[in-house]
Amino acid sequence: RAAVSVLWCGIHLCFSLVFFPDFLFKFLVIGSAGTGKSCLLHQFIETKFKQDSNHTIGVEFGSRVVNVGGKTVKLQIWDTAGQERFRSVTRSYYRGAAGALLVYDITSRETYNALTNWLTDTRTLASPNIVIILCGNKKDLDADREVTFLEASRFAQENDLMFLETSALTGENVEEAFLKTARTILNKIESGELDPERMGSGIQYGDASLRQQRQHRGSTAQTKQQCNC
Ligand SMILES: Nc1nc2c(ncn2[C@@H]2O[C@H](COP(=O)(O)OP(=O)(O)OP(=O)(O)O)[C@@H](O)[C@H]2O)c(=O)[nH]1
Ligand SMILES: [Mg+2]
Repeated sequence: RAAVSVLWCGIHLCFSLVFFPDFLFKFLVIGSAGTGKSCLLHQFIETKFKQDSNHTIGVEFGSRVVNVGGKTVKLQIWDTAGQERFRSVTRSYYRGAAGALLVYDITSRETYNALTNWLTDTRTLASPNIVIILCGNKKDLDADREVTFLEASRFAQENDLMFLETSALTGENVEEAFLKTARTILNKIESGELDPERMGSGIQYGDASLRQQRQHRGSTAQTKQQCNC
C-alpha cells in the first residue's frame, strides 16, 4: 500500500511539473553554421549525442521542463540555422526571447570572429534584457583548438555574457549552460530587474503561478470585502 501511494505521489509530481510549471521561458540557440547548436539542443533534451546532424533548415523547436531553485520552468527552445541564407527567417524568431545560447566552435576561429555580429543582431532584435550565455562548443576536440579559454572568457566579460565551454558529444556542461541561463533569469525576476508581465519579455507565468496569483487576488478581494475597505 505504501509503495502504491509513493508511486501515486511520483506520478502526481511528474504530472504537475510537466503541465503546471511556474514559468515559461523562450530561449534561442544561435551562432555560425556547424558549431553544434542542434547537437547541444538534442543532448539537452534527449541526453544523447545526435549522430549525423545535418544543417538546420530555418528553425527547429524543442522544450523541456527543468527545476531551478525550487521553481519549475518550461524552456521553449528555438534552434536556429546558422547558414547565412536562412538569416532573414531566423531573425524573425528573436523577438521576445528571454535567454540565448550563443555558440561558437573552439576549433574554428572563424565562428569565434563572427560572435560580435551575432551579438549585435541579438541585442537589437530580441529583448534588450536578454540573458546570453556564450558556449565554446566541441570542448572534446582540445587538440584542434583555435580559440583559447582565456580569450573567450575575456570576450564574455567585456560583453556582459556568461561563459562555458561545452561538448554536445560528451554532454559536458550542456545541462549547466541551459540551467545557468534559466537561473539567472529567475534571479532577475525575483530581484525585480525583469518583469514577466512586460510585453516581449520572453517570460510567461505557467499555470502554477497563475493559479497562485488568482488565489492571492481572491483572498485579497475577500479580505477587502470583509473589512469593507
Ligand atoms: N566532436 C564534436 N563534434 C560535434 C559537437 N557538436 C556538434 N558536433 C558536430 O558538428 C557538426 C555540426 O553540428 P550541428 O549541431 O548540426 O551544427 P549546427 O550549429 O546546428 O549547424 P547549423 O544547423 O547549420 O547552424 C556535426 O557533424 C556534429 O556531429 C561536439 O561537441 N563535439
Ligand atoms: Mg542546426
